[in-house]
Formats: sequence, C-alpha cells, structure tokens
Amino acid sequence: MLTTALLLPQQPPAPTPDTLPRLSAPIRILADGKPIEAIIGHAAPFVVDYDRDGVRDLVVGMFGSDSEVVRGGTARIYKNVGTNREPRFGAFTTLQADGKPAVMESC
Ligand SMILES: [Ca+2]
Repeated sequence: MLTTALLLPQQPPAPTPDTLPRLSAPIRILADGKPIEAIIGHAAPFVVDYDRDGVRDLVVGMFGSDSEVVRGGTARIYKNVGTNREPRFGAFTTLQADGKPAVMESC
C-alpha cells in the first residue's frame, strides 16, 4: 500500500492591531539645510548607497523635470554627508547617463 502526505504551506496569522507595523510620525527631510521638495510632483524616494561609500544616500525620482532642456522623468541624488544612523543630505545632483541628465519616459 502506498501512502502520501500532502504538505501545504501554512497561512501566516492575520494581523491584529498589536502585530501591525507602527510608523513613526512624519518628519521633514532637509537637504543642504532646506526642505526637499519635488517640484514636478509624484516623487519616488529611494534610499540606496548610490556612490558605494558605505553610507546610504537618497535618490528621488520625479515624474518630470524643472529644466527647459530636459523633457521627461528625472532623478535627483542627495548624497548623505552624515552617517547611516544620523543622515544629513547635501545639495542634489541630477542622475547622469553618458555625461548628460538621465531622462526617463514619463506618461
Ligand atoms: Ca553613499
């Protein structure tokens, strides 16, 4: 006689108010001493060690550009001049590709 057992993954328990992640109160992020503002809107912030110096930087993608020359989506890089524990962001630079501002098609 051949018998088999079917192993099904167990469903994680449903979250409860006590198990849901809790977010801290929002804070305004400064860069070069001024609040970071997405001029075009639809900002997409992402924390990554962009320049691989071991300190996480802030990259903010935007739906458009504030430049008369650049048409399309762009990204600003705010270098972390502080530490991972106490980040401080400097003035932004624009993401470059082949020596020119990187432009992403936006719809
Ligand atoms: Ca870095």
